[in-house]
Amino acid sequence: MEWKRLLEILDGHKVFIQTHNFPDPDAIASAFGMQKFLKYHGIESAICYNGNVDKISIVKMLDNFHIEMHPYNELEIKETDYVLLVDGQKYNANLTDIPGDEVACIDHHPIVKECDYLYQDIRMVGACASLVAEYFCESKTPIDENTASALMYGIRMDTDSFGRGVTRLDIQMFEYLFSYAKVSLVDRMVNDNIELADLRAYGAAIENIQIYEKTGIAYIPFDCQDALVAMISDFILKLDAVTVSVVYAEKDGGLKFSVRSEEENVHAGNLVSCALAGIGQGGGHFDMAGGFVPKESRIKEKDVENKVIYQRFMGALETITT
Ligand SMILES: [Mn+2]
Repeated sequence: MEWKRLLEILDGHKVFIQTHNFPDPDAIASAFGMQKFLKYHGIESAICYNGNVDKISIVKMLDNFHIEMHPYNELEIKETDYVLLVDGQKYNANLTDIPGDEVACIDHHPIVKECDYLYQDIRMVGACASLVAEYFCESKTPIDENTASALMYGIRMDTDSFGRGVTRLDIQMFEYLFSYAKVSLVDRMVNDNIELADLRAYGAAIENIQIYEKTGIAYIPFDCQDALVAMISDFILKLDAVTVSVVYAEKDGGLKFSVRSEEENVHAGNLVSCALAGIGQGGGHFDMAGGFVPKESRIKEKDVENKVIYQRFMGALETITT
């Protein structure tokens, strides 16, 4: 990480910080942290995204930490403006190509396609917020309570409170943030993560879960936000009989997938990418991944489609583990 070089690159430009679409707490915390970091060093920026942020936990996060972010199409972004990507990468399916030049990227996802950013800091850690916290820590930039709390919340959410994908840096940055954050508020936010309306989706997943050996597959037959599908996939993985979970739901006429793995020889990103090859796309980390099948590739009959999805994942499991 070369924080001075990042500042040199962005200095004198109009800067937009972009998160992946339908940003989650880690993406928002990372964007907010970088905005505060840049501001302290004299660089103004605006945070932008695509997709909605209407989940109550996200609304509360923006409210509690006084975070301002905008749908990208409500901002005036010129082709020559600079874009700093956080918690996502150029050419990812879940990151819209907005006007502006993607000159920098800070992320913790595997690289799917190499890009010629002027600055890139892509490291495999539990949360992107840990990388961002390190910018403050390393440069001795003062951090305020809201920023520290937001980053701590991002780390806890993306690591499922230190139960998933944790690295030493996540722990070190949690320790660093501990002195500055409002820990009790973060605790409360983490524990209040499920909304009453979410229960309908949990119910649907519980009702139609199929378990084959140690893989649990569940379909939610109505539109669900990405974040909720991910939460339900985490939930299914908590079953003792399940070490790989695949949850998929309707989304804009297509199907949205969330995959989790705690199986040593099953890479969740490879699994979803292999299972959806030819009908959609997917990818991600070893332990968590996502995917999408567009409307055009769908099969009309629900029963047949569910069977096909099931078979594709079973086939993919065999392919990637042998
Ligand atoms: Mn993340």
